[in-house]
Amino acid sequence: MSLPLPDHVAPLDEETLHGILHLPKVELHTHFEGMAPPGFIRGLAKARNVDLSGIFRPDGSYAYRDFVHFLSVYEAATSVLRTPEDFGRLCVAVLEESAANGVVYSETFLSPDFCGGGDVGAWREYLHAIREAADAAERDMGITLRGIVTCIRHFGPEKAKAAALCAAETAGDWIVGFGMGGDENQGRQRDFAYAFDMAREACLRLTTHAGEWRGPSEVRDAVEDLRVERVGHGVRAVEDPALCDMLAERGVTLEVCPGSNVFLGVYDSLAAHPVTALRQRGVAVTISTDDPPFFHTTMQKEYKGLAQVHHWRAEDFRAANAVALEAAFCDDATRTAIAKRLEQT
Ligand code: MCF
Ligand code: ZN
Repeated sequence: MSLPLPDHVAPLDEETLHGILHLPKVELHTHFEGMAPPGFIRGLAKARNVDLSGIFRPDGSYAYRDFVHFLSVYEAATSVLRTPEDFGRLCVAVLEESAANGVVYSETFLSPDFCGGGDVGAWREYLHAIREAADAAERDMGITLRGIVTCIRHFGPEKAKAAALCAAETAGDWIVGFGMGGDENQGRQRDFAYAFDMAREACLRLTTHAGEWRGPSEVRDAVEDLRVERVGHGVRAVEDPALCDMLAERGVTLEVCPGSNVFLGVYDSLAAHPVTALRQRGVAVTISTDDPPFFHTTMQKEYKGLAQVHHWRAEDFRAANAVALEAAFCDDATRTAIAKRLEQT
């Protein structure tokens, strides 16, 4: 059964949908290994003689039962990415897919834990390979990528400090931010304040996953204890109107990933997702895919869902892209160049 259309919304015709799907897009929240096509990981597993059959369904897609199992399947898939060259090749594959979806600017989470085990020298080698691939993709495909070094919450604060050191040592025009992903049910945001302070002192911009599994207080902690300017997910802020006002006043931007939240079971359906309610409360909202093959999504599928189920129209998507570009961690010359790309349609 489809929802009744609000009075002021014109029905979605093919031409309007086509225009929406082909808008140039800014995406702020992706995890690098989480974008790996399952076939890419299967190929590496075969070459390295690693049995990863348990993490795939018969149809070839990633198999996991729930959020915690998703995290371990993610880590198992990542275990076959071993050399800087593997990461360089992965970079080409993921940017091809993003560019095919109309993404012109993308930020991705990179974890030194998976790229050299937190050692700064090794991390530099992985980063070099990823950057070379990204620079070539920018020339060939017209997509710009920037990296956010990310610590992993369930790996604990000590590993986070090593990740922050890698981030600080490589901060610049390409590594532009520091963040945290992982199991929100482990520990508190403030346990990671030392790592975030280190990153801030290195002039990195900050984001953290919060308010995905735990409620609004986690989002408040993220803003107050880690002083982040963006929040990954953050959707459960909708349960606290005063918090929404605070986010709106301070200009904290949410990296909302509707397909991820529905697929992992944070919400029962896209119709029940609060992305539109958050926008209506004045919170700065952007749209991303998170780990697209894991959630059977793409940027075009996210846009199609929001157009069909939340009745977003081209101006809503344009507004979300403008918000995303404003909140992007890149330098202003890059921002201006991307703004021109967004104006082209
Ligand atoms: O956003 C999703 C779900 N919520 C939390 N964390 C993650 C998500 N996708 C990946 N992650 C984590 C996960 O722990 O980020 C890490 C993974 O190991 C990679 S960061 C390059
Ligand atoms: Zn995420």
